[in-house]
Amino acid sequence: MPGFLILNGPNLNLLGLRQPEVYGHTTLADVEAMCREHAERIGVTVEFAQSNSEGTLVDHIHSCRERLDGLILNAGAYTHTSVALMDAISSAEVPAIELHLSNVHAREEFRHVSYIAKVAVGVICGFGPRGYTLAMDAMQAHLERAR
Ligand code: DHK
Repeated sequence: MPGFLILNGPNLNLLGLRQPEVYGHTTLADVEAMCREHAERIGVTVEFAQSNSEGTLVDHIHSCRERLDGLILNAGAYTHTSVALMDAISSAEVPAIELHLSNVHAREEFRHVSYIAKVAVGVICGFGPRGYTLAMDAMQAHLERAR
């Protein structure tokens, strides 16, 4: 069974409380429950993690190497700044999907830049929490295509 890591970056621990007009009322625990339910439905296993620290996110990404089949990453603001996360994905040699709850392209210009997209198989943004299960389906389809 394919295994995915769903990894969330800075400030996403406050999902549901933080700027609900942008990020909605769904909490990260709700998102995790949705993903676990969806994983059973589509026949994959998921690990779920969140950190506010760039280095810890790098460690989580490395942990995918030769162990998991896909990474779904909402790197939060590090998306727009982090060469380290970009290099970690290349080093882990795991297919990655960049994910955002909000449509970053309809927001401030600094959010239009992504270091993650440069090494990702694709990007999903603007669909709120539903984006997480869309990303799981997209990763599964990507792995089936690559097989
Ligand atoms: C979450 C964040 O924390 C922002 O820094 C990104 C992303 C957008 C989201 O929409 O999930 O710019």
